[in-house]
Amino acid sequence: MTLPEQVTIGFGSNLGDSVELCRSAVDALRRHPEIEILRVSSLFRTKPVGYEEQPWFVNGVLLCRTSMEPEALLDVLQTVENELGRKRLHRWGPRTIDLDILSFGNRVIDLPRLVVPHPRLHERLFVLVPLAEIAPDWEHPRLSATAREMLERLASEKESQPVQRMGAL
Ligand code: A4P
Ligand code: MG
Repeated sequence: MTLPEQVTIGFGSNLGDSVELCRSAVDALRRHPEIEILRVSSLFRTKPVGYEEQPWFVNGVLLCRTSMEPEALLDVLQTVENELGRKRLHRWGPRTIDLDILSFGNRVIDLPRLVVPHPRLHERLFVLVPLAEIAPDWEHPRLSATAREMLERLASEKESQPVQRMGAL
């Protein structure tokens, strides 16, 4: 058994009742005996990044503590995605719920099925806005920048990546 580490998880949905799906995903993680949820960000309505011909997303980020190993946590997230009816239509396309490990302590992981920190988090306001709300001082181990600093660096994207605060989960 390893010492617990602080982990951030991003969640997003743009199919079905997205707010309810985000709530169900967070509740499912809250019920897991090896996950302790410490903080949950506000929910945000966000314009799709990447493939744009799809509905806007609801996005948020949570901070938790776990003594699970990263791949075991990924298994848990994928089980929750499947239970909530996630169908993989195509990459970056619409989904009922997407759960991504954004950070795992200060670890750098490069496995075929798991890359941490999430390789695109520093380019995405739909991640950085909620992340900076709950963990502004978390430092990216590859980029040596905090969440707050990465958010400031993306200020020029505010028009092209709208992120609208909806309220608490
Ligand atoms: N995988 C690798 N690293 C991770 C990680 N850190 N956390 C692997 C979770 N999974 C990770 O993911 C594909 C594979 O990534 C998994 O099998 C896992 O082993 P997926 O969830 O099946 O597919 P995906 O999410 O469509 O692909 P991907 O590459 O994760 O997409 P992204 O980069 O997450 O982008 N716009 C807005 N506004 N809001 C969004 O939430 N999301 C995406 C998805 C695009 N545009 C968006 C949003
Ligand atoms: Mg994903």
